[in-house]
Amino acid sequence: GYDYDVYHTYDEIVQWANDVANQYPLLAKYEKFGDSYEGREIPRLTLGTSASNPIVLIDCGIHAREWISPAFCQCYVNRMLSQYGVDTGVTAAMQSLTFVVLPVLNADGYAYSHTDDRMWRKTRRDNGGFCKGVDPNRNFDANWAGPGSSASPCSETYYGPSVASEPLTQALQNFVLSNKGNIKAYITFHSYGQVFIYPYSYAVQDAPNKAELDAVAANSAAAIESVNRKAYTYGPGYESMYLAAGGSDDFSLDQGATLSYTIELRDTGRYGFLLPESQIADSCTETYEGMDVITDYVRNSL
Ligand code: 0X9
Ligand code: ZN
Repeated sequence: GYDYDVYHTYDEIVQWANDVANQYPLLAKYEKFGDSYEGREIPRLTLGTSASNPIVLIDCGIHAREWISPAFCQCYVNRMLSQYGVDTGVTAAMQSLTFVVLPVLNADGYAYSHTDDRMWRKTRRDNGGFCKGVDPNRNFDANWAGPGSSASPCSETYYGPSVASEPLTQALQNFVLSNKGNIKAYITFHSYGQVFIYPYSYAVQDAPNKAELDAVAANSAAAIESVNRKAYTYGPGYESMYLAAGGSDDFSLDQGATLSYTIELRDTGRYGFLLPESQIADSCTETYEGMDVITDYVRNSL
């Protein structure tokens, strides 16, 4: 079978996504989410027993070099499909929620990080000069071009030539807008740092439901820590991380996603973006527990 304990290429992930949808036709559907700047298909998997259930939106790989993120999306999908009818919690979640999973959102950047530059972060847009790429997590319509983002195409945090200039940004924004009111949680996986970040990052400003965001993050972080004693911190972005406008988490919250989190996965800096493959399995197992806290909370609030 598929090896979930190694880092896969973009092509392998697309093949895998098609394969799991074919293997579990009653529980999973494969669709193209959009096309990347360089013309790659951005894959999307929709999991659950009824497409009309409320949505938990999960994306991975918005930043190219954060390889543990797409690896997590893959093991999580496998877990939700293979444990359906086996694990009572997974079964109940799959019967009451729709999981929309974008396993490798920044397709071009991810491919480039395999072929040319392991430390690539951005998209691959041609900015007209020597420096390519836009930081997709500075490109969203959330105080776009605000603090913590750069006007320079050579910067790792370049916000882009216009708001939502990147096809992946447009695709995600359109999905969020067209499912307004139905997205109960948005979770975007990054690395590294072991941090739960919730809005806002675009200003020193608190979310209307800060208490709820903080409580669910605290419980989720505690659940993760209980598995392998990996400590996760949590807090509003402006405090737990840094001011950084134009992010997908702030956009999704402002467009009505009740819960919105950026989860920075392992580690805290020893290996950083180069997290060894030997840590994928444990990272997945512990993060399942954190996800279950979030999805249980969503189900209990329906
Ligand atoms: O800077 C980022 O985009 C994220 N950290 S990373 O090291 N993975 O690049 C944090 C994003 C937090 N949310 C927002 N800034 N909106
Ligand atoms: Zn990131």
